[in-house]
Amino acid sequence: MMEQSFVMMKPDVAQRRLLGKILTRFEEKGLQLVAMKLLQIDESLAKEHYGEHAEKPFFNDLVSYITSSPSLAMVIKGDDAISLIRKIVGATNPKEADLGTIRGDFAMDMGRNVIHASDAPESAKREIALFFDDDEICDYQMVDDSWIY
Ligand code: RTP
Ligand code: MG
Repeated sequence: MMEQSFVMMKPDVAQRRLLGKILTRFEEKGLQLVAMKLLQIDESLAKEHYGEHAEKPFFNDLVSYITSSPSLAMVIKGDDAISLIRKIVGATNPKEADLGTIRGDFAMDMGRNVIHASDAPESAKREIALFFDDDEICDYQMVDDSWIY
């Protein structure tokens, strides 16, 4: 099923100049970028985005990390994109993430795990609406996807 997922490169990625390299992984797989925005996330947006973790002991550190420097917010589209992107991203703890995944290859620490991706269709819908207006999403057709699908 065609899906859109919300994906966000966290502040360490721009700081390490890895934005292009990580974006390439999604494009090479056959996924399609339909929206993108580099933004400095403020405290209220960070708290809303990660609201499900408000009671967790790591919440304050997570909000500080996400607001520490600009992040790259994206909407990425493709067949079964939500679960597929979670697979490409890898486990939350980069030390446990398989090599070949983004976190497995580019991160060492849970608190600097480089990327966020929606974990279910409901969270994708909520997160896309939190970061993008409808008219900022370019839901264009690829000229020819027959070699991918
Ligand atoms: P994300 O939401 O960022 O894509 O990460 P995720 O689904 O893989 O993991 P989640 O459970 O949603 O946690 C959100 C972020 O909180 C930090 N975290 N720290 N025990 C800890 O210290 C801990 N657990 C989670 C991570 O930065 C994680 O990405
Ligand atoms: Mg999560």
